[in-house]
Parts: sequence; structure tokens; C-alpha cells
Amino acid sequence: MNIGLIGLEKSGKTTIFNTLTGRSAEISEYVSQKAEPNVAVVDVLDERVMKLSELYRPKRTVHATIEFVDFVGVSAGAADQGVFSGEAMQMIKSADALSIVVRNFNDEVIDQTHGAPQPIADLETITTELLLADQIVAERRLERIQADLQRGKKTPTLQAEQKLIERVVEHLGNGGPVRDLALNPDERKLLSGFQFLTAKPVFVILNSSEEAYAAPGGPAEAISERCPVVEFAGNFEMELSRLEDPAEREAFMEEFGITESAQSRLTTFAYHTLGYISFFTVGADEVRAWTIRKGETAVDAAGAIHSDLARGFIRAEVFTYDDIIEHGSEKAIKAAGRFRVEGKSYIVQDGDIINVRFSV
Ligand SMILES: Nc1nc2c(ncn2[C@@H]2O[C@H](COP(=O)(O)OP(=O)(O)OP(=O)(O)O)[C@@H](O)[C@H]2O)c(=O)[nH]1
Ligand SMILES: [Mg+2]
Repeated sequence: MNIGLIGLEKSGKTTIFNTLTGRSAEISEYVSQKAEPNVAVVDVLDERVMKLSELYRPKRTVHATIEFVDFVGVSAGAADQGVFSGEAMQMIKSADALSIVVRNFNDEVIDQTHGAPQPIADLETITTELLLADQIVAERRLERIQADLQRGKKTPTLQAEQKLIERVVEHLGNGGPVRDLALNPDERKLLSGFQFLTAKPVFVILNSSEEAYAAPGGPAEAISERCPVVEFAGNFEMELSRLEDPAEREAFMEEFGITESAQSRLTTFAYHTLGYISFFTVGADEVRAWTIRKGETAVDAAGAIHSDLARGFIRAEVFTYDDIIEHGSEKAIKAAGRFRVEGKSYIVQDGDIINVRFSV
């Protein structure tokens, strides 16, 4: 899974990125010259993995991961001027999901250049930029199709595509994101090739000052009516993530009423909102968590491990995390009749422990 952090300039994207990764990518109140994004792979902290590791004592323990990509800020009106273009755009397009970072803190320099924080209006602005960027792509495609049709390439496929793209353009024009369009599987497939930004799942990170953090009646409430939102006190949490001494860190967290690290909160939140689940593989060599989407099958799970396992899939042997915690061993699980054999179409559940039988 790969999440792109986007947002207006100086909303605190890199600060959030550093908090999550423990890295020290450069943050600044002044215009960034750096065009390449920061990329980091972050462990999804899941205590079930630790518990399984205690039970199996494997040589290696591997958490599920999320890749975060931190882009340089978008300035308002950017889509027209092609700021959403080139290499960065290609990377944004390839993200599985987008997280919009919104500023909810004052800063002398930033307030002067970009105005006081206005989280709801800023979210509106970036949402519009995304719609515009998609609109440009869709309209260009429509022009090409029309040209082809005029040149006599009147195939039913092309005409169907024309109809679909016209629908997309109209929908975008009404301020609707592509993800809200009702599509049949064929249409979905056709549109996936365009990698529309507004087709991606999205959530908001509200980056608040310490004072504004979790304030009653704050912008988080209003935003949550439109879009899933998680709030951080970015600067504070970045400092926190840098404290070496766990006791000191805990004392600060308690004082501020934070019970969970930003890394843990954000990875959990992203998992839930984006519809991801974890299944596990266990053994003496390795205990490992894997990521798939809710509703995916045993074959999809096999494919997440290796394409050979999906290709040569025979069956999946399944028990659950709760089973192993309750019964203590695989032997006891079998004795209790909790050990299952599932076929290709089995819908994998969060917390399943799976052994794929396959032959290639
Ligand atoms: N007070 C306060 N300042 C913050 C917070 N988050 C970021 N800042 C400051 O805002 C400035 C910009 O932060 P960055 O993290 O570089 O913002 P950015 O969105 O990555 O900026 P660009 O990549 O240039 O668009 C820095 O001076 C940060 O110290 C916050 O939660 N509170
Ligand atoms: Mg930045």
C-alpha cells in the first residue's frame, strides 16, 4: 500500500512525514526548492504480530508496511499551470490513496505569505485542484476520441468510451469525484487506465497547533462530515517521535493526552478508512503480516505473498489469531475443531492465519 501526502504549500506535509518515519527530511517556512518527493516505508504497528512472534519465536518477524510519499506543496491554481505534472504527477497517479494535509496552525512567516490558516477553505482548494487535474485529462481524451471518430474510426468500443468519458467530464464539472460515479465492472476497468486522482480513496490529516489540537467545535468536526479525518499536532508529535528516552516520551504523551504514537494512529486509521485488512503467515522461520483489501479471496491473499502461490493455488489452511490466543497451539486448535480448509473463493477475514498449499 502506498499513500501520497499532498496538500497546499506549508501545510506541514514533511513534518507529518518525519513524524511517521523518524526521518529528518528538511522542513521550512520558506519556498522549497526540492522537487523530488520523500519516500519511506513505515511499519504498521500491530500488537497481534508481536503476540504471534512471542508464541512462535521465529527467526524473523515482519510487519505489514505502508509506503508514504511526501510531495512538495501544491499552490492554489496549480492544475491550470501544470504544477500537477511531470514526474511528481506520475507518482501521485500511482499512489493507492491520497492523504490531504491541511494547515491548522499559525506561523509568522507562513501567515504572511499564505494568509492565516483556514483549514476548511484549504481543503476546498485542494479538492478543486484535484477535480481540475482530472478534468483536464478527461477533456483531452474526449478531444482525441472526437478526432478519431471524425477520421472514421467509428468502432462501438470507441463510442462507448466517448459516452463514458462524457459522463466523467459532466460529473467532474458538477464537483463530483470519480470515486462517486456508479460504474459497472467494464467501465471501472476502462477508467482505471486513466489513474484519475479523484478516483482514489482519500482522507484528511488535520495538522493542528498544540493549542488548536482537539479543540471542541474545531474544524475536525466540519471536515468529518465530508471526508474521513484524523488530527495531529504535527510539530509536537515530530518532537515527540525524536525523543530517545521512552519514559520521557510517555510522560509528554500523558501530559498532552495522547495514548498512541502518531505512527500507530495513522497506520491504523489508514487501514480502516481505506478498507485494508491483515492476514498472517506463521512458522519457525517467519511470522509475518500481509495486507489485502476487505472482500478479497484466498487466491488474492496467496498472490499477495507470491504470484506462484496464486497461480498454483490448491487450498488454504486457515485458523484465526483469536484461535491461537485461546488455544495456545495449532495442535489444540485442531483438537477443538477450529482448523479449516478453504478453497479459492474463500473471503479472507482480518486476523486469519493462512498456510497456502500450492503446486507449480
Ligand atoms: N506551529 C506549528 N508549526 C508547524 C506545524 N507543522 C509544521 N509546522 C511548520 O510549518 C513549516 C512548514 O512545514 P513543512 O512540514 O515543511 O510543510 P510542507 O507542507 O512540507 O511544506 P512544502 O513541502 O514546502 O509545501 C515549518 O516551519 C514547520 O516547522 C505544526 O503542527 N505547528
Ligand atoms: Mg514538504
